[in-house]
Amino acid sequence: MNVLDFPPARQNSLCLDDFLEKSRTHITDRLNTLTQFDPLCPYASLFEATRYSLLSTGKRMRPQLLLATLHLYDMPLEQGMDAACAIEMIHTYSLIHDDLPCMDNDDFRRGKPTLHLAFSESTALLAGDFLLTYAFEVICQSDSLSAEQKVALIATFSHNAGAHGMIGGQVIDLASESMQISAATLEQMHEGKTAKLIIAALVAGAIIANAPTTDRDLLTLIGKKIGIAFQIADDILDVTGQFEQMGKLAGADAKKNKATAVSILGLGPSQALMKQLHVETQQIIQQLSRPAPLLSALINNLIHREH
Ligand code: GRG
Repeated sequence: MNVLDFPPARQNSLCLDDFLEKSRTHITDRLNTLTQFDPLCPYASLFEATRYSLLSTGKRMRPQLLLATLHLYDMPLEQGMDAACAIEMIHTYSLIHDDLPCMDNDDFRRGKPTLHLAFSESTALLAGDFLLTYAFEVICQSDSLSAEQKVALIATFSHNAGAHGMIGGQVIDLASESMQISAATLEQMHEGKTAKLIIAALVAGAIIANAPTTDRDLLTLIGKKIGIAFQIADDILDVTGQFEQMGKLAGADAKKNKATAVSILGLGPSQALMKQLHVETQQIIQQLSRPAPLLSALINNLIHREH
């Protein structure tokens, strides 16, 4: 049995832990294969640096959301593996660049020193550049996607990672340090820097499964709500979490006077908003054209995370 074979969505006998473990292993194995290199090549250090970040202990949440969306439509999960790896590459690039001294200047990520500390600032910049461009190359070279699907995936990923998505959100984030921003600006920042890539993962699954347009729209809404809830959970963990769980130092946001859900709304209201977004998400999931037990369980797990 293929490691990615799971019971079809209409059978309710799936096990979330099984999916999380098998898919994480399978995604990391594929990322490993996709970044194999010749140690004698003059730019071998680029691959070493890239693999230091990419093959470390990420949760692989965005690829898992893509695969869980395919599962909803009874699609072979293997068909989405290249797109799943591509979105993890885009995510990892954003983490590497976000940690740089000119951005958040963080020392730890995924339980290890950040890439610019372990290698060098210029190498970290180039590793991020490589991951972003290589993500699109991986989609273009995929054997499991049609030409139309490749174009749609490239359009979705580039738009959601771009100025009206993740990069725009990051600009608001940097501009909001030490500022008292409104709840509306906070939401716009969370939607851009976190939710847009989560939306891209769900919509990518819908593209590969040729899902109905109504489902694509619902998945976009689900992505927005869980993305914002996920970021609020991240902001809360920065106050309440531990290094051992998170793989990065707690208290970093407050130290940098970051505008976060906790600093703008307060801890209690942030927790209440997260719960409300979770309930709304579960209601929208019920409106999809098919039962979505795996996606639903995965989302519950993400929102109630400890790291
Ligand atoms: C384009 C430079 C540039 C930055 C993009 C948002 C962002 C902007 C960079 C990443 C930093 C950050 C705090 C993102 C918010 C989303 C978030 C909580 C990321 C962490 O994602 P996880 O928890 O991480 O999925 P792992 O390590 O498990 O993959």
